[in-house]
This record gives sequence, C-alpha cells and structure tokens, in this order.
Amino acid sequence: MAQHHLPDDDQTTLLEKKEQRVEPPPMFQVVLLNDDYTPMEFVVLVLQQFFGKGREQATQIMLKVHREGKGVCGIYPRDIAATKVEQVTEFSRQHQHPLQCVMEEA
Ligand code: TYC
Repeated sequence: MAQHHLPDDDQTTLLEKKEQRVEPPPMFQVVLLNDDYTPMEFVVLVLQQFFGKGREQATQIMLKVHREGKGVCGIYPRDIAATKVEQVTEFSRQHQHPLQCVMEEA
C-alpha cells in the first residue's frame, strides 16, 4: 500500500514567526467650525460637556474657533470621534443652534 504523507506529518518543519509591523489605528480630530449665530457660551458648554475641557481651556478653544474659523476639540479613534460629532450635532440642533462639528483624519 502507498504511503500517503501529509505535509510535515513527521513534524520536521520549523515555522519561524515573521516579524509583523502593524500600523497603529488611524486617529481623527474632532473640529468645531465657526458660525455667526451660535452663542459663545453654548460653545464653551459643548467643549466642557463633550470634550472634558475645563472652563478656561474651553473658552480658549471657543475663541480660537471664533477668530480663526475652526479649532480642534480632541483627537480620538474613528468610532469615538464619529460619536462625538453625532452627539454635538444632536445637542446643537435640540437647542436650535447651527454649530457645525466635523471629523478629519489627524
Ligand atoms: N462666532 C460666534 C459668535 O460670535 C461664536 C462661535 C464660536 C460660534 C465658536 C461657533 O464653533 C463656534 N456668537
């Protein structure tokens, strides 16, 4: 009878693990955009409530957005950034403010 040898059935092959370089997951900036209607105080509240900023830093970021047109609120993995954008947008619409919040790859 023929001997049917499966590959390596005598366990002689040593498989050496290749060094794998894996990319870190992409990160996303959550950005607030300026507009002419959203009250400054509301933007400060958003930065405190959704981005964990203290009142001082929240005020600085709000003023940067007001003067320069946009500003970074935080940097997160994709799903967390997307959730922040949804929450801020929902909260702003509930309060009838046009505040725009977007994410961009960092
Ligand atoms: N420009 C707004 C005002 O003068 C304030 C503002 C700041 C609005 C930041 C949006 O993301 C924003 N009331």
